[in-house]
Amino acid sequence: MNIIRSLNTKWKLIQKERNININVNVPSTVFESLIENDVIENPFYGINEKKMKWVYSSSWEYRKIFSLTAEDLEAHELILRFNGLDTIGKILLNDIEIGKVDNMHLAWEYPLISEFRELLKDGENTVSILFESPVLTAAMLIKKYRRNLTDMPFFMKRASLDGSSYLRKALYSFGWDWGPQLPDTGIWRDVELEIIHFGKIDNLLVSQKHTAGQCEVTANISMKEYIQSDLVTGNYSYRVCLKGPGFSEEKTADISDDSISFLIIDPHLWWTYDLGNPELYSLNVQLLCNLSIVDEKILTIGLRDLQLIRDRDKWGETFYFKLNGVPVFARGANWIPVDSFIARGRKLGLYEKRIDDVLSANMNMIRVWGGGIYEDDHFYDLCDQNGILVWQDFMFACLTIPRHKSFFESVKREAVYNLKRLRHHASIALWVGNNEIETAWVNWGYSFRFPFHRKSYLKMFEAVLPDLVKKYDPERDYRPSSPSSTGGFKDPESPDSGDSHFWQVWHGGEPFSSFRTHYSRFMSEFGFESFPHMKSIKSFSEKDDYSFHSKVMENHQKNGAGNKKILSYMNKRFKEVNRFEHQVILSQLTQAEAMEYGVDHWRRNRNNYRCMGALYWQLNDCWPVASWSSVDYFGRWKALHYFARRFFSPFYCNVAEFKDYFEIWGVNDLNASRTALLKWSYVKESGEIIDAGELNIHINAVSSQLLHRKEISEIQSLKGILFYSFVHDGKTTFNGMKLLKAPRDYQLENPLLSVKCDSAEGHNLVISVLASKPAVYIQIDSKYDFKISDNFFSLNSGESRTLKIDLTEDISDNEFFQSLKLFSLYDFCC
Ligand code: BMA
Repeated sequence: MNIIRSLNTKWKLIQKERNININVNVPSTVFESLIENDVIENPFYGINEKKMKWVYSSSWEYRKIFSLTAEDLEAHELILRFNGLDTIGKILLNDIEIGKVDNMHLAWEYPLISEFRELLKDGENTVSILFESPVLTAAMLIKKYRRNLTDMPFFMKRASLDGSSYLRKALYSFGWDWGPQLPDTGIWRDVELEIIHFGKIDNLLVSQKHTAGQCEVTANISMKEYIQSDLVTGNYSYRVCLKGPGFSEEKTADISDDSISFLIIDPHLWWTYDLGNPELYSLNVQLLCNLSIVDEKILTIGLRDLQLIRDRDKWGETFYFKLNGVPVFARGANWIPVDSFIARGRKLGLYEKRIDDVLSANMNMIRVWGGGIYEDDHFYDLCDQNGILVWQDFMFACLTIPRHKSFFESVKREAVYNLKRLRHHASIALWVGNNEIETAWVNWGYSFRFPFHRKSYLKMFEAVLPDLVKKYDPERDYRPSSPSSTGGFKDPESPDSGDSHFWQVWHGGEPFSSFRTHYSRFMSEFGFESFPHMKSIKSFSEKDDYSFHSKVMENHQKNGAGNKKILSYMNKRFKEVNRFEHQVILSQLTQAEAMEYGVDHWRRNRNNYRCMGALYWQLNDCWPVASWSSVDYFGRWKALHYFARRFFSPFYCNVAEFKDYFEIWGVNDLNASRTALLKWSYVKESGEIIDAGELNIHINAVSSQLLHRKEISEIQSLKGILFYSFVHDGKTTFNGMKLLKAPRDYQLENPLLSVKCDSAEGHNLVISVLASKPAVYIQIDSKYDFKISDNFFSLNSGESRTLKIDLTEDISDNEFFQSLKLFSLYDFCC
């Protein structure tokens, strides 16, 4: 049987001129190892980022000794495989060059027996990688092709190092409008040696055909034989087994039968977690030679019929995903790499943590944005297991791409590699060519700046990539760009067809109300910035830096004039405050209100598929920074993430205010109709009731509905606080609050908040918070880190809320309870 031997341990990381020689295990990268070995200070601290130029301007060597036995050398093939090298370098075997690498987005393989047998030794062998500086390589390529393709767009001008577009390396690492300029180098995924006897399963494509109550699963298999032609060819066959809930079947076939099918009656389908269970099946394919197993591949698959529906309608063309016949409103956010140093992030468990955050916020889709990486297998496994859909960009964002042939060839190899690696994942919904390059041609002046690159754009995104998707992942849809309407540079920002990015709020400086003027078929980006949690700010700054415009705070803000913008929006919504700590919280509340305003509007408009998705920019951060994220680099939730948990509830209630009236809406994203008792209470700051009511409501499956409308003339005041809830079987299933005016217009009274501990067990606490007067945006905080079931919520007079807390630090319940601090808007702004 073929064996895979890990070559991950006992490497040396060497930089001769600086006398650096460190023992490392891989996957790891230069920055990670230099930090760990105290060669450099933490690049995330203060303005240390600016001192790191030498690291990414240097060459680095990774070197390892590995042993081969006489028996290994008799194998039919030995494949040396690097699953991820970042990025430009040479591979040496026993100090002789065996290849060059220049693309971090694919695996590099070297067949040692057939191509480099004379270099191999019985006993110790050395493998080394000589990495070149990514920025010096980029500079060289700018010179060679006489064009700096990074000289746009406007919001990236200050953020990104030059020339990144020439390299197949994660673009964000050169700096982005939320990311530091820390282009890393290293062995960022596993290294292995595959020892092959006879043959290997070369290609495995699984297809599914769904008809009423059944699913036909077909495994299309091909093998590669490694025996030299003068030897006797083996007698090969396949054994394929499909197992899943209530199903297990094994089939054998001759290798001439390259497709093997299974018919599953009443299959257990894969659903997003909100619509059902994400059921999974396991497909095990064995290659047998003379009846013994020589190779095996196991894929975890989900049986689901998932389509992107683009039907003509009265507005233009729909854009939504239909999962097993159910139209899905996509609720979610955009995903960026989990760390500036990806291998480190993986070890810190950031994939599990961020996916947990996605689930906790009731999201059912995440978009893997094109300026990062094709994520780890583990990421897609987690999405498969947890029933989360993935919108997958190819790795291109904002920048014009080069035209030369070798670039195109490299991208083709990268695309084929990733399509084959990822296509079996149930979670992947769509492939998209790039982020915002089509719109850059139409709206950012690229047509004038890069007239000679227009054709190559069309070739890459409207010919090469869709053809490869058709060939290697034929059941999945492809769109050329995000946003895009019909492609071909035709109105990429159209609100009537395709997906849209809406940036008039934030980049355009328009008020939140602009969200309501924009109807989109699928809103794949819109966002608003805020500061991270104060504890996260403390990780990179000192007291003296605590001001929006200090050197350090400005370095931890990569969007030109971003901090000024936060302040200006914030001061329009909230009364001005002077304490930096309070400003940080208000920045988060401004962001949360902004995103809620947009999401509520698009969710209300889901009927007739008018709008079928709201993915805000952005879920996470790769370092501690003021950005559009809802979860900061250390995993601390901003106010937005708690708001998102509410505004992405599948069965949801929200309020729209107008000049003369307000409306209460219900949204039901679930596949069955729902009933509830809607209760509302419209009160003054003192708690005095202006209006209140109850209504039995029924909302059809997958729809939104106007539940109640109140004319202001009937209630005299638009300056009230509206509390509303859904109650089902005596239990409150949803709670919401809406200020019909900007918070700064209110004279809130002291809500006299109190808290008590209901129970404490191990690291879990249950507490209740009680308000005597209306309490707006209650924040529960502590000097310790913790997880809490809700935060930044509001309470009506005399109302209490029970909350569950998980302690994430090792302290006693009592100590934690004593450390709790409660604030509400009254404490900052009144
Ligand atoms: C979008 C994204 C990113 C960017 C963000 C904020 O357009 O695609 O490129 O970081 O806006 O400006």
